[in-house]
Amino acid sequence: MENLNKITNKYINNYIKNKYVLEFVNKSAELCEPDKIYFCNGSEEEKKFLTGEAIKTGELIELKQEKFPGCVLHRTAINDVARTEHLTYICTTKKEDAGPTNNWMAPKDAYEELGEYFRDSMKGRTMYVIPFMMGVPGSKMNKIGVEITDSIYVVLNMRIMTHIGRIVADDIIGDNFTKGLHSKGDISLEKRRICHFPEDNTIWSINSGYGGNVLLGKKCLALRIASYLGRKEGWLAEHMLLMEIQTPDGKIFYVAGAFPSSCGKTNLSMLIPPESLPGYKVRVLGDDIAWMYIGDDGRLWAINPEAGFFGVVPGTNMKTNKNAMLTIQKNTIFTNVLLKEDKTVWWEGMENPPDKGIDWKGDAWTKESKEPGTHPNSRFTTPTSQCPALSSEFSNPKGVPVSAVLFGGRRGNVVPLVYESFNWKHGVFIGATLRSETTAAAMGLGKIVRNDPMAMIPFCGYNMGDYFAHWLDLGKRMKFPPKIFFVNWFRKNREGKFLWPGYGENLRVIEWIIKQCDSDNNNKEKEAVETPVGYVPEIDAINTKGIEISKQDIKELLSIDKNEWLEEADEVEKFFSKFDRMPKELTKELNDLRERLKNSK
Ligand code: OXD
Ligand code: MN
Repeated sequence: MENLNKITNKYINNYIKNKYVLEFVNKSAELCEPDKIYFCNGSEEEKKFLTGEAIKTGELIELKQEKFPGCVLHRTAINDVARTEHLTYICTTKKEDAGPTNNWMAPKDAYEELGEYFRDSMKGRTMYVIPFMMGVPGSKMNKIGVEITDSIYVVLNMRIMTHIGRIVADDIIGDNFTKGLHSKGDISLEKRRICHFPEDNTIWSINSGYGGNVLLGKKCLALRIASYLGRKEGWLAEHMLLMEIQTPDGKIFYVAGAFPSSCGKTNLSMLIPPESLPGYKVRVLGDDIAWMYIGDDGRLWAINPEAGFFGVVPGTNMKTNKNAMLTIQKNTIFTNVLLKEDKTVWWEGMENPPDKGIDWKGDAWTKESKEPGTHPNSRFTTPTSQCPALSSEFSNPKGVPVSAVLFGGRRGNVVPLVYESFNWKHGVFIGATLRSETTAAAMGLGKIVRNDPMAMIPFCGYNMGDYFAHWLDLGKRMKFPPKIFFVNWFRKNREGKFLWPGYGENLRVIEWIIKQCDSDNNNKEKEAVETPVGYVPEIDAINTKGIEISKQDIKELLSIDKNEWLEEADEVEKFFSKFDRMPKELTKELNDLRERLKNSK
């Protein structure tokens, strides 16, 4: 353990006594050769100290503190602005355990290749050790990790996104923690790798500084590793928002929703009810990840394992997401936005564009510039606790019971505004057949419609055929499963204009959804029409009071075109054919859908 003499904090032995953690740190230091090792304790003084260090080196830029207290700006390298899915691997002993939708490397090969990239990568740098916990303090769902990194940006983001430091370190039992190793390395794209070793509870990430690749608690642990553990342990780790809706008569419903990256999960979870829907209250529990388990009462319960929001910035303003705007006024890290002359920030879609500033690449920008000042995948990292619309249940270790699960995609055509599955099995099918237009959250995908089952294609840590079987199995074990719906806010008319106003008005669709879940509602059947794809709202069942939308547009939004859907079924079949382990129930669902379509008018 001779590398441990590089540890700079004196009080270290008081709080890290775990020999497995020390071994992990020692081995990582042997490989990466940092000058110093620093154990994070999560304190305010530490935050001040590290922020100061990063400001000195230019890694962070301090914003105008009178206006944005505790806020800083960070610019990533220009080749490092989003998750790199083609460089992300699941490293299981058997290739088929990673499945056809994941990149795979044999663990031995991955350790060898990445070991070379990590070698001496921290020379001249400090290695930071971050003990962190994903979950809600006191919850039986919680998972502990230790991330080792050479980036202060990572430490400061992790202290917002997770619970870090001493309090967590004291909870580590034996070697029961995820070992995460990250180095910025030289940020080279060719040698960038994000590798997951679910069998070893280990994550290695090298040559990136972008949040989704390097905040190892988030996508890597809370989704990829957690989904693998969830299958073993009988629960689900999902790419889902979690929201609370209080109806005018005081009933509370919890809704979980899976949407691909950059499809508006943050906006939906913080939605502000329109004035023309009086009496509703919407509160947020999470905007990106939900861990769900079957409670003793036979219902599905969910927690948000994150402590912060890592949200997409462009398009956020006081109209589209006032709650987010209020949340990010303090203690926020902005990444890749425009810096104004007064040391405040601006982004495309925000009110009051400045005449000039410094763009996300660090170059001079004026409002005449052709290039946007902000990267389309620029982000804010901000504490969930600062959100004015936070649900009081956010910190309930038990979580909340889920009444409805939504799947949603970005589809200009084919898919109606909303439809409900016939039952859990059919619901799993509509989740498994989610297809969506790609966005800027992942690099190098172009603009295509891709299959993104349960919005988990980039995040499922094992064979997705097994994942579908796991979903089906959970349904069998649940006495009172939530209802499953599909929503699409993005349908366009022939002129290419969005048919649905979106944002706060989406509550009108949620209202229909929760009415379909409400056991006291005797009108359910009258408010829904059976179609070959599922139940859609009856034409008058979506409340449009207060918005200008014609009956014709509503009709179009809810319409199902038989031929388009038969083509959709062909696409699904192509996708399903990739899987050796596709559960028979889902191929049967596909056949049944085709039959229903063929028999329809
Ligand atoms: C995210 C993503 O950052 O999905 O949440 O990319
Ligand atoms: Mn996400």
